[in-house]
Amino acid sequence: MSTKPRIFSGAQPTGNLHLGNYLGAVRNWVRLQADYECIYCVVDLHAITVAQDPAELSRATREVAAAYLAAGVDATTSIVFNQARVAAHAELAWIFNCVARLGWLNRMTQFKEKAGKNRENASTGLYVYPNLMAADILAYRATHVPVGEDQKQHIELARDIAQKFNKDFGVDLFPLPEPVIQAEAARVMSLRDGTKKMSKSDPSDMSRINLTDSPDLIAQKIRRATTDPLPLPDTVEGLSGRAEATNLVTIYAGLADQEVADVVAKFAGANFSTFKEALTQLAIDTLAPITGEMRRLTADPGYIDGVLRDGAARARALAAPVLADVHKAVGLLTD
Ligand code: AQP
Repeated sequence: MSTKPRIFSGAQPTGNLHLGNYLGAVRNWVRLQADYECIYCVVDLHAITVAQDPAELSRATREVAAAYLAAGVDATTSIVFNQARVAAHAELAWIFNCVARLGWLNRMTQFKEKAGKNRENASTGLYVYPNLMAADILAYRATHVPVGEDQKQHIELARDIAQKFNKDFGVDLFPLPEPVIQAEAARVMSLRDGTKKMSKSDPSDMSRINLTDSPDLIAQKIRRATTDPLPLPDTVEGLSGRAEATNLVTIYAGLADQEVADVVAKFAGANFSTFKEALTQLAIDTLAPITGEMRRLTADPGYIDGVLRDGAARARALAAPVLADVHKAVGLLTD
C-alpha cells in the first residue's frame, strides 16, 4: 500500500474538456502524480444532474478519459475510471444526504448559477451535487483535491460533512480534505465575456478553446476573443478593471507556466493583434500534441473501456473497507 497522501479529482463528461479544465485541473493532476497516490475519475453521475443525451454521454465519458491519458495521466500508477462503475459513490452520497444540512446546500453558489431563474425546475440531483462530490472524495479517504477556484466552496462543504459525520457517530473515520489550487490560471474566463468562467455548457463554442479544436479553430477563436481598445499595460495593476485583457494574459501565463507579471513585462505596450498572435502560437504548440493523442485514443474505444474497467476494479477495492466502516458506524447491517 502507498504511503503517499491520496488525491481524488474528476471532471464531468458534459462535453469536450476545454482550456479551463486543462489549466485549472488536468495539467496539475499530471504533475501531482509524482508526489501523491492519485485517483482521477470521469464523474458521469454528476453530469446527469443536468439533461444529457445518453449516446453523447457515453461518447463524452470515453473522450474525457482519453483527455486525461493524452494530457499525461498514467493509468498504471494512477487510477482512472468512470464514477458509475463504482457503486460506493452513490451509496455514500445517500448517507451524506442525511448528514449535510439544507442550510449548507442553500449557500452553494454553483447551484444558484446553474439553476438560474428556473430554480423550481432544477433536478434535486443538481441541488445535492456537493454531497455526491463529498462522497467521491471521502469514499477513498482522500486528503487532497486538486480543483479550479470554482470548486473551492464544494471542498469546504466536504470538510463540513466529514467533520459532522465523525462527530455525530463518534468516530475518526474521515480526514478533512484540502483543495489544491494552482495560482496561475485557476480561473480561466470565457473568450467572449471576461466576467464569466469558461465552461463546457456555455452555448457559444466561440467562448472556449476545446482540447479537440484544430489549430485553425484555435486561431479563429483567439482572433475573435473580446478585448478592449487599449494596448497591454506595463504593470499588473494596469490590468485592473480590464476583465478580457486579464483573462488573455492569464491564459498566456498558464500556458507558458509563467507569472502574470512576467507576461505583462514581456508584452508591455503591445497591441492586441501582436499579443493574440503570440498567444495563438503558444496555445497551438501546447495543445496540438494532446489533441493528436486524444484522436488516436478515441479511435480505439475498446482500449479506453479496458482502462476504465481496470481503474474501477482498483477503485472498488479501495472504497470497500471505507464503506464497511461507514455502515458499521451508522448501524447499517450490510455484511
Ligand atoms: N474556467 C475554468 N477555469 C479553471 N478551472 C476550471 N475548471 C472548470 N472550469 C474551469 C476545473 O475543471 C475541473 C473539472 O470541472 P468539471 O467538469 O467538474 O465541471 P465545472 O467546474 O462545472 O466545469 P465546466 O466546464 O463549467 O462544466 P459545465 O459547463 O458542465 O458545468 C474542476 O476542477 C474545475 O474546477
